[in-house]
Amino acid sequence: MIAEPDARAARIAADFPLLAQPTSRGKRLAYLDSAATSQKPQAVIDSLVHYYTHDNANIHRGVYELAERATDAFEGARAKVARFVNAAEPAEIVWTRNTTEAINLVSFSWGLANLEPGDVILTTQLEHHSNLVPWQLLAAKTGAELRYIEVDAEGLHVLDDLDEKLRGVKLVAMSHVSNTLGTIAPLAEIIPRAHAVGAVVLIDGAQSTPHFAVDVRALDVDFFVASGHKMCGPTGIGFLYGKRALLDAMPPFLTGGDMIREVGYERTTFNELPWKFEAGTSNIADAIALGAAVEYLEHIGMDWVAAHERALTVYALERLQPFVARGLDIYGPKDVTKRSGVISFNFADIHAHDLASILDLDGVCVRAGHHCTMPLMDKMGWPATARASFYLYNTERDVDQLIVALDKAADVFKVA
Ligand code: 7TS
Repeated sequence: MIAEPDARAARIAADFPLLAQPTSRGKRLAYLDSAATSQKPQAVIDSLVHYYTHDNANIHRGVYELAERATDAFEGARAKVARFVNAAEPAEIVWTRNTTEAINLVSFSWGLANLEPGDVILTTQLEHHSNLVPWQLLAAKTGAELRYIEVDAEGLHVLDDLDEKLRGVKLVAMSHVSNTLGTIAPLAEIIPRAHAVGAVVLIDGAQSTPHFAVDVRALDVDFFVASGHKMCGPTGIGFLYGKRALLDAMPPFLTGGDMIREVGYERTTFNELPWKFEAGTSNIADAIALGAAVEYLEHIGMDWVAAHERALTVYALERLQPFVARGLDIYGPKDVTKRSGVISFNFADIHAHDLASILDLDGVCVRAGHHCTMPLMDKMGWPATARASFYLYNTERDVDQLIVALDKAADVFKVA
């Protein structure tokens, strides 16, 4: 008999129709790439179909019943996301396409208005390109300096020299959880110290929000960003949380319809929060479906999701252990309390892409490559890694399937 909590995960998997679909080779699917994007529960798929079947109209302008219904559902979804991350009010949630766009919004709007030559942006060596390239460009435009919190060989943040690193810092922009190594950042230590030097803090929550309870007020972050598609929601929708005082003071990013109050031929005044940052017709259906996704996650319980992923990670690390003698390198923090459900690895001298292709023959989906963290790969001296990542619907059976497929890969590539 399967032990709890695995049995619950197996029941949860039944909510995700795609997971029941065998591969073209007739293999059971073991989807271990949720760090790239999650699968969608039926409730989210139903939300999209329901919206287009019953409620579709443009928002914030119609006076007829249908348009009011669309507007209510859209703004209702914003309130659900605000509740999910414990924002003080829905107006502090701005819809974006994804994490990347939310970071660019802050970079262009807050960054260009607030940074001067000599100011410092502090980030880390773990960042996804989305939380790196915008700051490189902002630094080049403003004359600010980009500085890095270093990580050690396990991918843990080195904080010994944090006071020195924080000197002159106006913005700290860092990920909550690393998408490549799973490292959970010690934010409770970093954020108060960043605030003590007067810095604003942006946290990239793309890999945390889907996996454990996030409380933006308890963290005391200034900006927090995430993507809907990694948290059971659709692609094309994400959000920026910002403290009201900061968002209020920021100039608009994109301009045009819906974000204005009064437009004349000579001058324009802007709408209130959050609409000041939502130019043009919004991604209405996907925002509403993201609302359905967070309701689904709340119903399951984020503490359960976190505990399940931790248990599965421990199980996977145990099952992988015998391969270490055969040349398997497992990366990331050794202390499982400091890592999420992401396991990056390389096996003997098999290239990660070849390994991923062989695993795919057995229905096992893992990502291979640099995971959009090229500077980190360079620093660690890895050309690429294979990465298995877990979510609420994964079970020990998925891990077992990975183990069997790895064994086969060892045969194919004649690993001792
Ligand atoms: N930040 C982190 C920490 C991420 O993991 C990702 C996507 C992003 C930002 C960008 O998110 P987007 O929705 O704007 O694209 N990470 C991954 C990944 O690990 N594999 O595919 C996408």
